[in-house]
Amino acid sequence: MAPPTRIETTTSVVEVNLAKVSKKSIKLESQADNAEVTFADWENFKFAPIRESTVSRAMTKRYFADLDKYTESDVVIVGAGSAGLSAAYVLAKNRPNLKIAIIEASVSPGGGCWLGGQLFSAMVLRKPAHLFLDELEIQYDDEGDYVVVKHAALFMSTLLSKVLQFPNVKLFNATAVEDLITRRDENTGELRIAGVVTNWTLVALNHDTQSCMDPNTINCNIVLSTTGHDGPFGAFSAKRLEELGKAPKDITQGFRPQERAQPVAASADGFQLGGMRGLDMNKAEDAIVKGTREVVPGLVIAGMELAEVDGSNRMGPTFGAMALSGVKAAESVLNAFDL
Ligand code: 48N
Repeated sequence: MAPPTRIETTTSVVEVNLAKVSKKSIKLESQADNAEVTFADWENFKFAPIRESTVSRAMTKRYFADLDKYTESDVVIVGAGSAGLSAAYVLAKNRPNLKIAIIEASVSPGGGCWLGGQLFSAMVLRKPAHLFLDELEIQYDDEGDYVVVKHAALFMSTLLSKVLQFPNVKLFNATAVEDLITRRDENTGELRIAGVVTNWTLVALNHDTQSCMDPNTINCNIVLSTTGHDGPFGAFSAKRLEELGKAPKDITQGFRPQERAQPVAASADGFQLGGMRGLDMNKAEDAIVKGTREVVPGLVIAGMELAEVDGSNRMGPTFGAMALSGVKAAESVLNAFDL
């Protein structure tokens, strides 16, 4: 008879006696030694013991160590939707030395990319965005000029899992960016973005119900804002720039020559949102990818938030521009860093 499988924890040893295995028992691959683990004896099953405070310490120790580490980040990405996470993937993979903090207001990251459109599952990406799927090793149906991923959640969960595995990335979800840290260059008067102001999202949603609940801050060299089109939280940085009214009168000021903006309506006293226009897939996707850029020094805007800045069309239920806007945003971040 095969000897029992031993599962050793710090405080106990669980012996699984294969002899008692019922024919329906599920075999799990054990990473440790490629043995098969079968929980044969559910009657006597027992977890290793733990004290509740140990769980609390395991969580809080790590969270606050991360908060300490990322309070000075190289890059802050606001919004963990398809554009933000695509940029995070490209940046983290190409610059393992960069500290990248992703701030996501929702408890569940992923933005609008869990379904293809009108609650349908399948997700369309127009070529050449399929090259990004190849990079992520995501299966798709090739339909000629476009490809179809069988479920948008397959794309988003794969992208999310790969981003979260990078050692130089930290996702702070359920955390909202409430403001931008700004610096005015004494000589040029140029506005520079130098970080973000954050708060727990549930706090950000309840400022009117309590006395002052001040925020936290993260300093960084560059902010990439991908907060989606206008909505309760959307287009955050674009709207903040407009409220600041302090963005360069000509939005093209402060651009690096290679990243001159498209003409944007700049009101007499500063920056004016372009406002997203009607749906036109062909115009929208090219404009979003080509327009992804450093909008003001220290702030790159990508994804659907950019449609609010430039007044470009929306594209509806196709996601190639989100992925490749993220890829281009990563390049814009590296250009801004001169890295
Ligand atoms: O998915 P979204 O909304 O944004 P994108 O630009 O990554 O992708 C947009 C895409 O899903 C579409 O809208 C498609 C292509 N449809 C187009 C069309 O024509 O309708 O992700 C933005 C993320 C969300 O998860 C928000 O919760 C988050 O940003 N967010 C914030 N996180 C932190 N602080 C904030 N202030 C904030 N605002 C939004």
